[in-house]
Amino acid sequence: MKHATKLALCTSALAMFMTCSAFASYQIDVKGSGTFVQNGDKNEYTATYTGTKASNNRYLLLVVEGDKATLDSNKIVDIRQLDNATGDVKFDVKPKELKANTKYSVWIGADIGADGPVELAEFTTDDSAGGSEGGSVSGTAVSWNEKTDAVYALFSASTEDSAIRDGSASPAYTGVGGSVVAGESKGKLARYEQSFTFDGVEDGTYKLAITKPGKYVTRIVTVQITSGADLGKFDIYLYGDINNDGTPDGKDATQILRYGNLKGSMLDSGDANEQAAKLDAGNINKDTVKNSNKPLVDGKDATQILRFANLKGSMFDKLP
Ligand SMILES: [Ca+2]
Ligand SMILES: [Ca+2]
Repeated sequence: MKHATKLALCTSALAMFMTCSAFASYQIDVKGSGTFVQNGDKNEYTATYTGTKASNNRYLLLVVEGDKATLDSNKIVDIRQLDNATGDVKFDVKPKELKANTKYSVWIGADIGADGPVELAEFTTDDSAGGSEGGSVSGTAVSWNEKTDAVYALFSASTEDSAIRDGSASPAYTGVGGSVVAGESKGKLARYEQSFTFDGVEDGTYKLAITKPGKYVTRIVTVQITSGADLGKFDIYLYGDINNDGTPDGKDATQILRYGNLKGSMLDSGDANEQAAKLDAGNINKDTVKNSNKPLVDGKDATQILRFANLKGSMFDKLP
């Protein structure tokens, strides 16, 4: 059974995340041939399957976040294998910590006919799930104005950057911005720093997204979250401001043209996170390299920057 082979690899990793904390009980909609029952007020369940039998008596139970069983390991919250089943198939289910207000589906997999795997049940958690188990993390965003208008969010690590930018992805956690203080100035211009915190975050890998009005590029950084961690300082780039001096102008356009001509350019400097931020900053018209999601930064963007610097109408006018 192909699914079982792949999914079995996740079992040992998931076992480390098991928790035994108390949870409210949820309305469970049993859809398949069997029962799925929560054991008291706990994050423990018993699954019983009474449908078509597998010829080899081997079954796999899967509890996944969302509607459909997928092999995305980030969506699996419990996985169990049962060999040599006789009579009814019975699993003790203890998922890792469930997120609040989230739909989960329960699937039974086996060679049980053309339909398998079959959905056994679904349930949706309420406000009482998750939360108290996680810790707090903090960080600092650096920008060119002292407004407290930045929005901080953590997304699952598998979320596409494009889905974060266009608003179609839902964050796993939303952060809170603190007060803004004067930062280290750069050239003639002052910079400002705003601290931010996230509470109740389960340890793991996430994408941090910092969005700020005023023609700033959404900064997206992959971060490792452990309780109490300081994620560090993140420069929020203005659109067009490749050299991050606070002003999109001819110097930035020059860096784009050098990049396009494969000469040394600031777009190639810094670590991978900084390079990604600068590419996003340079891509004024938001197009992409053919057959990829990579931002296409070229002469068209340089032209827009020069028009903006010369107070002519440009694509900057449409940026938030
Ligand atoms: Ca600049
Ligand atoms: Ca472009």
